[in-house]
Amino acid sequence: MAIQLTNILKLGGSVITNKQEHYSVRYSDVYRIALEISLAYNKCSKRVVLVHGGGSFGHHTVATYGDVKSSEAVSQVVYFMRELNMIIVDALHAYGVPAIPIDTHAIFYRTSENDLQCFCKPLEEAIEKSVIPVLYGDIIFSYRGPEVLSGDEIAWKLSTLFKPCRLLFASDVDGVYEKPPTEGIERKAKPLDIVRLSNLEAVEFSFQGRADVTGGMKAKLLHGLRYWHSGIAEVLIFNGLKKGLIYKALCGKPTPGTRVTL
Ligand code: IP8
Repeated sequence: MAIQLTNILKLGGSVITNKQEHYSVRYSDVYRIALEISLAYNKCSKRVVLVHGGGSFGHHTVATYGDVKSSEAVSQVVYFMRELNMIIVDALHAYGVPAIPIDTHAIFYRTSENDLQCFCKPLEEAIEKSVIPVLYGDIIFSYRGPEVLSGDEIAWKLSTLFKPCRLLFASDVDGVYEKPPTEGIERKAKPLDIVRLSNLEAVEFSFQGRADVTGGMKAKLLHGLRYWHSGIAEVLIFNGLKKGLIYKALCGKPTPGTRVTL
């Protein structure tokens, strides 16, 4: 039997939460997205892994403590991220999607700068059974103590395990821009069709949204350089706030956004 394509969809924190307001969920977007995932699940894609970002749950809590070295910071960040995770899983259940929460801190451990370990066998089994695991950016333990692991790095890391795969980053912008999208005559600036990881110097990152504790758009692409492999079928950064695009991306239909290549 041919190996089936797995979709790894990262929902950016600013797509599911209001970043400016602490612990504030964008409920109507969360439920619209859950519906789109449900439609895609039923029509074209049963092999899906979801990962979501921290938004105003994770990043705000980390900012409150300044770092995540203390036991209190660790427990609070994990607490709020699990709460957000359950909101996402509940929305998926409301549309009949067989989603299960997976605690990132329980299956990942970083043994050195370049070695992020994952006990991912349960994920493989879940995907084989058409169950959708839902992971999240979180605190993990590492050789240098507790640290934040971004949903972006989780998505790239998982791509090395589930091959072939399509990596979909649903963001709150249309893609990666060469010029600022909202200033003066550049108002009409369009996102790049393609961004090459081998030529990231060509991209000006200072205006690509606010970088948060996990580094924003630049970090997203730099992880790609580290984790790139031949089993990647497609990498797309697109706007998850625009109705219908998550469904289209999951079903492999033409979706506006920036494609990432080596
Ligand atoms: O929003 C960060 O995940 P990201 C998660 O995907 C925390 O970068 C805990 C801040």
